[in-house]
Amino acid sequence: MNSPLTRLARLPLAFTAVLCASLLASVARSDELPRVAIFATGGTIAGVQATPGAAAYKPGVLTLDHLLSKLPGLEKVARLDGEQIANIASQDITAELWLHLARRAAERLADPDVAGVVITHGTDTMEETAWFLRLVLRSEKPVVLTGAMLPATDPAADGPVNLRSAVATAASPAARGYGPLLLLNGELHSARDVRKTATEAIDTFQSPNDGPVGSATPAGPVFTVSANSLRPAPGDGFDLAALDAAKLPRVAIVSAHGDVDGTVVDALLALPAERRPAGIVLSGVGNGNASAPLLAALERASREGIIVVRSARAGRGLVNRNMEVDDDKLGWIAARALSPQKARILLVLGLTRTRDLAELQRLFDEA
Ligand code: DAS
Repeated sequence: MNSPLTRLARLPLAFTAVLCASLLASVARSDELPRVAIFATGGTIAGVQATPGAAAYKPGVLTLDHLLSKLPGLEKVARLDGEQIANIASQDITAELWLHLARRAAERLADPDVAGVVITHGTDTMEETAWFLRLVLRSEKPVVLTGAMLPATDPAADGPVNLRSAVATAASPAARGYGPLLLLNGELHSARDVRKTATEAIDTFQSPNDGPVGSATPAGPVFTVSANSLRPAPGDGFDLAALDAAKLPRVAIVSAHGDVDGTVVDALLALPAERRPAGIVLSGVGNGNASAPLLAALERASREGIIVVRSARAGRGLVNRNMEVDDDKLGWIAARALSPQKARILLVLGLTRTRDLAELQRLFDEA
């Protein structure tokens, strides 16, 4: 029986030359493809239902390898390096995981061979992770967070197209300079303004103040906003190497609502010193307001050294200083464009740098 090599040797020389040239060309082409690092953390994109289409599902089950195995042709878009950082529902995200993810992403972004990073993530806290990464990563390269509103086993699963589009965006030089981007439903959002606005709708992610910065499909991104028009990270960002999850200041969010009093704040003040927050973010009604009893409780917290930031539950618009609340008199900070959940993250990191009220307000003004 002739060996394959013997059979190859007998082919006409011209045919062999063409075969080798096309093999070399395909190897060269794959070497020319951009390299994209993908970090998987879990979420609905990796979720499974007991039966396809069932309402109930479990997020954070399937592995990144499994998700990628369902995306034939992706190897023609980029050379992929996958890493399973975690497999959780993102409501369980922690500061430890944020720092680990940020450090791994920073390492891969520093590799000249890496064009960009994709992070698959649950949608519940994706906006917070994007904002945290905005504050601690310094690369111009694309970092694209994506996920899904329907589990991988659902007949209408949106994860596959989101992941294809995220890889194409991370591989695209056009996506440089935007900071971390959040991609779902064909839209690209910058980290500062984007928020999950609906419990189950596919178009849940919106940027109520700024709007999306572009759109994305498996063919790549199209930007409608230039990267240099985006606000830089406040305070020029924070030094990732200096951050220790165990030493990050505690910051709580307290909600205002009708008939609210100061019970929650007073409960925080009654905690033993090591568990008391260093800061409290008010998720206020209107433009960052609260009832007189809650304001009085927050004033007690200030007098005990807790930094108070006023944000708002409204979801759109700014919280500016000295509107209905006299921030100057109370020594409080206005969150400006940041939602309560993002204001909390900025205050946590800001308190690793300063307790000066003017410096802290400047961070929120720059955000
Ligand atoms: N619980 C959600 C989460 O993991 C599921 C999802 O939408 O990704 O954030």
